[in-house]
Amino acid sequence: MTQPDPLFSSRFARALASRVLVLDGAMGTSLYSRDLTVHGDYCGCENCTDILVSTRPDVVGDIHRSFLEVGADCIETNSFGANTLVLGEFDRADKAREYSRLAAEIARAAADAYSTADKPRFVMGSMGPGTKLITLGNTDWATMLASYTEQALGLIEGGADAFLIETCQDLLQVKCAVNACLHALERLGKNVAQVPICVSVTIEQTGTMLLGTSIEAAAHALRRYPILSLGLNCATGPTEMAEYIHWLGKYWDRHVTVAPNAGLPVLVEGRTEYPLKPGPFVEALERFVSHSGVGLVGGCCGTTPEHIRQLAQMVGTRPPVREDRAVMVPSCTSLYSPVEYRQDNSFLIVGERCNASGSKQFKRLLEAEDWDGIVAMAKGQVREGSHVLDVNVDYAGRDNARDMREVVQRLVRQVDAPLMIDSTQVATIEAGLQCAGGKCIINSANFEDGEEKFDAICNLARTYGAALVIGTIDEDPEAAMARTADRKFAIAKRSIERATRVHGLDESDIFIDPLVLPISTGMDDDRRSALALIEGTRRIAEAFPSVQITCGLSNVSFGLKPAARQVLNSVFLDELVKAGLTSAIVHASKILPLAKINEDHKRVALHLIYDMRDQSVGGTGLPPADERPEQEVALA
Ligand code: THG
Repeated sequence: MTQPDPLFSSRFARALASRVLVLDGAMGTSLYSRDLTVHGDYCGCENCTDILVSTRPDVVGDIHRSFLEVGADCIETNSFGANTLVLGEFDRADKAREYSRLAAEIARAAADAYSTADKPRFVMGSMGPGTKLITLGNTDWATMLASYTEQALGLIEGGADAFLIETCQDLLQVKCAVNACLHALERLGKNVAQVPICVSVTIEQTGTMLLGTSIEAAAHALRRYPILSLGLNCATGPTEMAEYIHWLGKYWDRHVTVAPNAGLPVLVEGRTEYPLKPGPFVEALERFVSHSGVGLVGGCCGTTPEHIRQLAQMVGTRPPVREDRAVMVPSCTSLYSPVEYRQDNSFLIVGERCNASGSKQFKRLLEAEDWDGIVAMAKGQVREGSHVLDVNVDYAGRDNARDMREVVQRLVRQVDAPLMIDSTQVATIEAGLQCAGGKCIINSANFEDGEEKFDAICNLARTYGAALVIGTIDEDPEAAMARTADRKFAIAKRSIERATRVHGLDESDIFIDPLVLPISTGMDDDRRSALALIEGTRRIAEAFPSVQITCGLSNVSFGLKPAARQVLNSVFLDELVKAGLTSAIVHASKILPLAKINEDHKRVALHLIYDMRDQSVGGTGLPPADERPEQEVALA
């Protein structure tokens, strides 16, 4: 017996599991068609429809009833902009919670009046995107979190059955709103099992969300959140949504929502009109329900009670049907697109150069605050073949969290590569995550400072939906960094168990870093560390096949001359990949294909890696004298 997932246990979730539920149609365009006065009804706040729950609850209730009357199972509260950010533009920031509560109460009363044992009606608390987006720098995470939390508190207090975070434009906005719902639930002693969260993003006519995010990237970035249903609403009619709905139906492992506009808007005598008639609107949606598994279906701008009447007739009491099913391959994402963690016949290449202690050039650019120069460096790494970019701004004497924000904010929009947010400080990591809409990889957690800090970083992974690198270091001050395969394995096991069982992270989102130490120091103790790493990697890969394994490869050859480093790094990487390494932090253009490495150089590198000091390397086994590192000469 599998445990019932609490996500699917509410009355609303159980109804959704048994049959397709019909959502209502347009609230906004319905309100605009009523005769409402700017000075009276809108209190002078033109277009602030959220005020109407206070001034004209009768009108709002009427619109709800017009959709319930024709068979809608769910109605959306009139609270699209009832958050402090939007209401703040009308000097009413302090009304967010009250308006949201009133909106939910009005919808609750209407829904309850129409509910029967056979056909319960549900209230979905509408949470729109607002007018300020974090990714565009219009606001920040903390402000938006507070704004949505007020709204979510009011919606719960007013009796909403579920949240509908809708018309989403920006992944950071979605992540922030989901967290706000979770905070509000916690503050009121409830959880997502009681009031589930549904998310609906807007795919523009361009085929992406407003900021360029593909539906695949959105699904991967949101995958780890307790979202009951993911779908699309607004911007286009149903036909234009078909490709994306089909993709969600195939890959998204929970419910799928759709609420299109009544076609693409047209301007008629200076007014926006939505031309798609109920017949063709419902015909298009029928395919989504009976082929693409859509379980929650309704209308957005321009859809009338007649659209919803015909929709409810078509849906009847049928269950959703999915024709194609496939699993999402574990991936991280940029703001724009996903990148799979596992690369065929290769490894996930994480560019190492945006690192204040790993690149003199980067350090100089950071000191000069030459942000454009940093973006150019990042782009260069992508051109050279990096799949992901490591970003590390740790630097004594500077405000690291601020630097992280400055850098990440720009990279996110200008570079199409997922980011690995690298810092030893929790606050610096969090500053980066608050600017990156895509699914990032946190670098890194470990047990060096005990479980408390490890837990804090796991919490960041949960809050921001990120993957996590975990280094095999523990509290033992004698041997903090695991130098033997046994200790690397033991710490990896302990950390995987804690991250998955205590924090609910998915095994596939964990990148174990068994830690590369330089073997080029000339110190006896260091020589066997490469071997320990290969053996440790092999054992971790065997025991945890769905975990990712990564390392900071260039560490192995610190101090050697550049030409020797390229050879040693490349040969070592090949051995590690054969042992099960799936990813590495590298300077992509400095990794040589094995076929391009001179056999003798390869032999020398292998001697060093496998610590075969007793065996002769042979007279011609070394790189040309001018590139020959001292340590290597000493060894030979
Ligand atoms: N594990 C994890 N993360 C890491 C590391 C790791 N992050 C940082 C580091 N180690 C990996 N990144 C680098 C980056 C650069 C170099 C080494 C590791 C490097 N740089 C040249 C040098 O110092 O000689 C400088 C090059 C230049 O100035 O251009 O070698 O182990 N999880």
